[in-house]
Order: sequence, then C-alpha cells, then structure tokens
Amino acid sequence: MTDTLELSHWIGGEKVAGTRPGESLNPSDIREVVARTPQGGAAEVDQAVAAARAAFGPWADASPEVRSDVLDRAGTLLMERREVIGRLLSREEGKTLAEGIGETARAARILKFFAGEALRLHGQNLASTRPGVEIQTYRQPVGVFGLITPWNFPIAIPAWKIAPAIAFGNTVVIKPAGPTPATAEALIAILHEAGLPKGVVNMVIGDGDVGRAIVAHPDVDGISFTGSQKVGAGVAEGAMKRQARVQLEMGGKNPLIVMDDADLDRAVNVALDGSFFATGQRCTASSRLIVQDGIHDRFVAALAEKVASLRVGDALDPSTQMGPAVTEAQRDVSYDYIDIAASGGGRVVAGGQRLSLDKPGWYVQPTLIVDTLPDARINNEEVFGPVASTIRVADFEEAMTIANGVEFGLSAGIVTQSLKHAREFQRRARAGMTMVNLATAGVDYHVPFGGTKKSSYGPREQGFAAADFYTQIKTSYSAS
Ligand code: UN1
Repeated sequence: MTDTLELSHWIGGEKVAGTRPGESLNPSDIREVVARTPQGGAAEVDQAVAAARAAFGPWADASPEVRSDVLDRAGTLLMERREVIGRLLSREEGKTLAEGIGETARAARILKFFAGEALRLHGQNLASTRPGVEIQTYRQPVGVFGLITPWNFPIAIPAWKIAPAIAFGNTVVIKPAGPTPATAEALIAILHEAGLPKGVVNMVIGDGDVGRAIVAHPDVDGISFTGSQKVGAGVAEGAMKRQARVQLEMGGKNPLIVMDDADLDRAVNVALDGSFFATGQRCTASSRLIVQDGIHDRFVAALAEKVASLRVGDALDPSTQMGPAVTEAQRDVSYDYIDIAASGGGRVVAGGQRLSLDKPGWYVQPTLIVDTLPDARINNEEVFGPVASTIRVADFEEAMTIANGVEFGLSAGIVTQSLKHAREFQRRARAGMTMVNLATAGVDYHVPFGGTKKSSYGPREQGFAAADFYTQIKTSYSAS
C-alpha cells in the first residue's frame, strides 16, 4: 500500500477541504507521503465548535441506547478492519505492524466498552437531613469538548477521549497530532459510517494554532489533552483563564525497580517491553531501571544482549521488532539524550550509534546506558525514545527514594518475588499506576488511567473514572 490519501477536516458531518497544504510521511521510508492534509486555523475551529454546539442539544437528549448503538457499531466496524487500519497506523506512526493492529483492536474495544457505559450512567438517591425532603444526584453532559491528541497512540487515544465524551451526551472537536492525521481520520470516518449524527464529532487538522484556538474558544466547555508537559502547562493556563474544565495527561520518567530476588528472565523481559516496544515512544515507558546491587551485573548483561539483538527496520516488515522514531525531531531527541547520558558518566552497553538502513527513515538504535546517577539529566527528563538508563542501588529503601525522586509520577514498576516489597512498593510509589512483575507500559482500557505530580492534572481518563470528567453532577432536592 503506497498510495497517498487526501484528507479533509470533518465539520458538521461533512468533509471540508482546506487551503493551506500539509502532509504526513512514512517514518520507515520518508520518500513516501502517507497523506496530504489541509492545515486548519481559527476559522475552521470556529466552524467546528459551532457545529458541535448545534449538535449538542439533540445528542444530549437522545436515548442512551442511540449513543450506545453508534459506539457499538463503530467498534464492530473498526475491529473488522483492524488489519487495514492497523497497517495505515504503522505506516504513518512507525510502530510495528503487530503493534499497529493491536492498537486498532484496542481502540475498537474502547468503543465497545463505552457503548456499555452509555447505558450505565447513574446517580444517587439520598434522604435529606430535613424530614420529607429527598435528594437525587444526576450526571449530565457538559457540552462541547476540545480534544487534543498525540501521535504515539494515533487511534487508541482519540478513541478513549471521543468514546466517553459522546457516550455521555457531549459533542466534540478533535485536533489529531500533526504526524498522524490519517489514522485519526479513519476513526472519525468509521464513527460517521456507524450512524453518528452530523456535528457530534468534528475534526480540524493542523498544528499548534488549531490547538490554541480550541483552548481559547469561549464555547468549548472542557479540554482533554495528552502530550508534553510544556504544552500541557499552556493548555491548563488557557483553560483556567476562562474556567473551562481541563484534563491533562503528560509525560513520565517511569521507574522499574529490579530487586535481587527477582526472576531474572522475567525482569529482563519486562524491562525490554517497557523500555523499547513501540520504539520507547510511550509516556508509560520504563526509562529508569533501578537495579539492586546483587542482580545488577547479571541483569545488565542479559538485557544488553537482548537490546542489541532487537531487529530495527521498516514497521511493515513482519520480521521487524522495533520500528523508527515518528519524526526526524524525535529521532534527534534520542540521539541528543544518548550524548547527554554518555557525557554525564553513563556507559553505553547496547546501541548508541547513529543508524542508517537501506531505506531513508528515522531509525534509532535501541540503547541501554548503565552506571548513571539519579540526578543526571537522563534520569529526570523524558526522552520519549528507545533509550533506557540503569541506576545501581543497595537496597529497597534507596530504590524507593530514587523511584519517587523525580517531577513525574505516571507509572512505576517493581520486579520482585517478595510480597512485602511488592505491597510496600504499591503503597509508597508516588505514581498513578503501579505494576508488580509487569512492564510499566501497556494498560487495560476499562480501568482508570493517569498519574501524579507533573504527569497528570484533573480527573482520571478511561474506565469508570471517565464519567468524572465528561459529565457534571446535578443535585436535585424535592419535597411533596
Ligand atoms: C499504554 O502504555 O498502554 O501517551 C498506554 C501515552 C499514554 C498511553 C500509554 N497516554 O503513552
């Protein structure tokens, strides 16, 4: 499949062409243009918000069964087409074909999950402190949501923001990430094919101007953003200025502690998955490997061997185990951090070299850097690439202190056979998600997702928690 797609914005159920042209490239072979896109701006955002506002009343008043049916049908269509859309995803984002198809199936499951949640929205009934008075609480839709999504999960994240928003009666304007608009468009097209009324979901393609116009728009009631900490801070400020509700999912510098009593094979496989799969481009990636002295050298030797033998290549080649970085800029960030870590005293034991293959793509060698210090830049700043560092520790206490000693707190993991350490880790880790004998990345879709400290802000995403952001509670008192 090498044809170039021609994308449009989606406004009020119609495809709307743009004036300024843009494109997305195949990071495995940048000679290939995956899609040509319009680049929207404030004018398209105005039209999209107006369409979402017009659609809001009827959609909010529709039977939950109507909303459930659309999500269910879209989930079925997406699951049926997961191979084709997963291939498009891998071609546009660069994760392997297995990862691209897996993510598409995950997005389909998310749509199905929220098809069920649409029917389960419930409130409470309480006796008042005043005799004869009853109180009911209802969850009601909020209005128009602006969704700003990243390129690293170009279909799953749009799905997990759009699905709860519309399941509970809201309408949406989404700006997909610049490098991956075609994958997002596939989802929007399927929702419409499944019978979504015009204007319930609108999409404006473009760059930061589109994001800023959404955040500043007076008729957007809430904003959900996944992306970098820096951009997220600006989104929060803009939303708060006009009292819009806001939810931010940002970076991580996720620790994986490996204790002396760990099963070595398990520890190596968990670290390999957490640090390098999806080219390390996950905010949940295990980027700090905190390893106890007694297992350290065996762990590093075994992991280095596996990292060095990972097959890096074209995302669509079935033998590829790790695809390229999504863009040239992302590739260069990885290179920069490898240099920063090495100049800070770290020792590169796998990867670390510039990589060029027979195709022009943004390939990076998966890289393991050992003997780094906890306060080095490599252990405090998010790389968002296939680069992991190890920190040697004497005991559990030192491991906990280092694990919690960064500004981020998204996901944290431990590999151990000690129940005591596992339980204590779960209790004391300052992270929104903890993993015992599992990779820090790779989460379920039906449970809450989010972090602490600078990783997240606002209510959790996904699972039963999604209703906290995408509905508002009304408290009704009545006496007879
Ligand atoms: C996962 O680890 O399965 O952008 C999901 C990210 C996260 C999603 C991670 N918001 O990487």
